[in-house]
Amino acid sequence: MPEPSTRKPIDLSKVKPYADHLGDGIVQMSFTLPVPYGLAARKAAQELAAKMGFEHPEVVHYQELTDGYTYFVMFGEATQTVDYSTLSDEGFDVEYMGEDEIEAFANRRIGRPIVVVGAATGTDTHSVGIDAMLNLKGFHGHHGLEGYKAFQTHNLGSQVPNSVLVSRAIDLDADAILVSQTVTQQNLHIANLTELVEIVEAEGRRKQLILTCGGPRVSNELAKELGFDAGFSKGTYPHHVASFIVRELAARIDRTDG
Ligand code: B12
Repeated sequence: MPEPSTRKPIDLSKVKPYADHLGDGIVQMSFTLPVPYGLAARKAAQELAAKMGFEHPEVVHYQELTDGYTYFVMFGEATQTVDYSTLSDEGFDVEYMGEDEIEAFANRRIGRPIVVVGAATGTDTHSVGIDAMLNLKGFHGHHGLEGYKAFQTHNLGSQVPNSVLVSRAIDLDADAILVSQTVTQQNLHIANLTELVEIVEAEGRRKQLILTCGGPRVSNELAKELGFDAGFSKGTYPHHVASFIVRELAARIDRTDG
């Protein structure tokens, strides 16, 4: 890594991948082809990478995965660039607050426990994400909503049918639902998240319930597209979703009062 003073200035209007030196465009990629291991397989991978637009594609490793399938690790030079200077951070207009600020805000603006119900729904067994948000132990030293005075939390666990999550939320007169989705194979998460919104709507509860979802391949954009109020991805801490929920609930209360 060069000293800061000797670093070349970066043209943020034409950003491309960096490996050995700035602007070399080098990308490492891996994939599997459903072809038997051998030289023809290697040629196929190289040709495919060239068709994907990579210059000087190079197979650095390949091996038989199982009969009739070959796994590749390749390098190639990306020729495209992006104009980073026109992009803004994905996220919310919501300003994140720390735990104490959230408690004070909720106390002042809501004045009662905020009831939240969460689960990893459908067939998804990954519970670590929802536990990180809701359980006291939280994530990376930030405890979950269970540790806040402002929240009354109900974590239903994993592999919970959407219908069960929604009916529990209705029984508890919940303010917010938190759903976690990790498995994205065959877009399972899209179908599952869509089903949840449909059930909430069919129950006539969409206006009362704040709907949030999260997972490694969930983005705020995707969540909104599917009918949620917000979506959270990798790197989320409990105070992020807590900030969103308290602010959104306060805004809804203001709208009803006004
Ligand atoms: C641990 C693990 C398991 C454990 C889960 C244990 C448990 N109790 O959760 C076990 C062994 C059971 C498991 C099983 C399977 N797994 Co698994 N698993 C993992 C692993 C190693 C870690 C996941 C994890 O815990 N991450 C840590 C948490 C904290 O991160 P997170 O979930 O992203 O959560 C953060 C954010 O996304 C966000 N967030 C998440 N949810 C929510 C919700 C809300 C409301 C909010 C606000 C935020 C939020 O906040 C969190 C903190 O920042 C990953 C690989 C990896 N290294 O990521 C594979 C992985 C997720 N598993 C995978 C697969 C395929 C499976 C199986 C299908 C395998 C199989 N064929 O049986 C099964 C699942 C079966 C099923 N029916 O679901 C794939 C998923 C591929 C895909 N994209 O679909 C992965 C990526 C592995 C891989 N590379 O193939 N798995």
